[in-house]
Amino acid sequence: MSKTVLSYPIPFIDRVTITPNWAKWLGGMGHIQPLVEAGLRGDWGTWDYAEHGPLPWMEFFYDWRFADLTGDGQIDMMLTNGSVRQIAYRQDGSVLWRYEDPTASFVDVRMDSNFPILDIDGDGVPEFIGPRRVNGALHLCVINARTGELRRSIPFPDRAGMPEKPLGGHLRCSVTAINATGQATPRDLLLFWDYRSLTLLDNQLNIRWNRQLGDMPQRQHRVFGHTPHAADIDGDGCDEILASSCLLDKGGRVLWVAPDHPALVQDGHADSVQIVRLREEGRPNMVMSTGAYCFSAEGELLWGRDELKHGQAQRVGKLRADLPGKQVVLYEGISRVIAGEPDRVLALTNEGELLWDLIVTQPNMQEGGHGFWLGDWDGDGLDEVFVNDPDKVLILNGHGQVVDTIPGHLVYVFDLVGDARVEAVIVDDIKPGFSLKVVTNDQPNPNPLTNRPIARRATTEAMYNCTRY
Ligand SMILES: [Ca+2]
Ligand SMILES: [Ca+2]
Ligand SMILES: [Ca+2]
Ligand SMILES: [Ca+2]
Repeated sequence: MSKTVLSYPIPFIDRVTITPNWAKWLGGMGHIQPLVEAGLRGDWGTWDYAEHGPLPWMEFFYDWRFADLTGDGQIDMMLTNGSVRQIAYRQDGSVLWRYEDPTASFVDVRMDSNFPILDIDGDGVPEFIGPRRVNGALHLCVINARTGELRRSIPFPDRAGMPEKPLGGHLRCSVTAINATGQATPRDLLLFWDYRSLTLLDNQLNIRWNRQLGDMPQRQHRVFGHTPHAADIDGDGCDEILASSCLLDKGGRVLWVAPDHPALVQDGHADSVQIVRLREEGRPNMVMSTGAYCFSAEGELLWGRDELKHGQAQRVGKLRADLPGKQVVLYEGISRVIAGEPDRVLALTNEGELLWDLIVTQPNMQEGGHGFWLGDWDGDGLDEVFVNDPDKVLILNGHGQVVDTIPGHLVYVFDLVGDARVEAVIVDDIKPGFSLKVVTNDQPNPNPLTNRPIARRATTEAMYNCTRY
């Protein structure tokens, strides 16, 4: 059983610029005929909720960041809508500051792009690293996350070369805070355009390097996917960067590119990747959602499942006390590539053995893999699996059994309030008047290791680098 502990009313986005390619793509899904016709003529259109009604994938228009904005040891929340709108809420739901730019557009940068909030310069005040228009041009900005004040900005890196009439997805960007310089805390910023380019910046927004997709060693599969993951793979104190199937060092040199394993060739790319320790000893592994492939730190394929069609997301956690190390959980979003085929959640041991395999139904509201997380819901020290069903969130134990459900639609899972059990971040819908809610387990927690309320919290990497992609 669950109860809502925090609730934030979210202003509904009701008008969005639609590129011709996106309008055509909507046509393929059987939606919004006037926009589709505009797209076929090559015209830009405007989706207007009052006129056109709901649009598929409206979750594209929002993202949310959790961070201690005020410095009181409680985790606050920011609604980030690209360059269009940024609203910072105190934990109690009152507005701390609000920024809106009526001249900004969906096609500046997609409104669900990921931008971190953390203290990037060590002065004790968190920064929001995000997009705004400055003198009419899109800039990457360092913004005081406590006040909304602009501290520093540069023209948005690598924006100029974006396709003139992009498909919606190609406007999505992410900024990840990483440690490329061996600092005590991350001070560097990795900016990524889906499927296109990587740029590393320091905390003063000086560009250190930029790498283009075309520079990568050629493979049959496309070498880029969604948000990259950075962690120290060789133990020198500086992060390496795993961007889809490419591993780069802190200087932007390509260390490795995954060979053309069958699932990579079939699916064409790797959407979700992670540098992560599956065993207690030794170096971390590289895990990717495509083919559930697991590589050693040196790039040797250790295991995988060539038959998978579209690994949308992978997560790693401790699901089972009776198994060594950590387990890998995969969202196989096969319905995205083969209409009518059922999506699945697969749990694997750290040797790649299948533990269980569960059919799930992708909600209409959101691409299924995106609301898919692990976390300790019941306080027993083991992770549960959270995954969206069409009208609720399923919580599965380490044996793949449903142990609880939550109403609404899952966005993120973090430990935000109360004791050390995680909370689920959900939206109750996406329509005028909808809310983002933090939902907690209302059952007693008998485990003394996790049941003490945490008085003071800090923004964690899970919060500032979270991504649905
Ligand atoms: Ca700061
Ligand atoms: Ca390293
Ligand atoms: Ca648990
Ligand atoms: Ca908690």
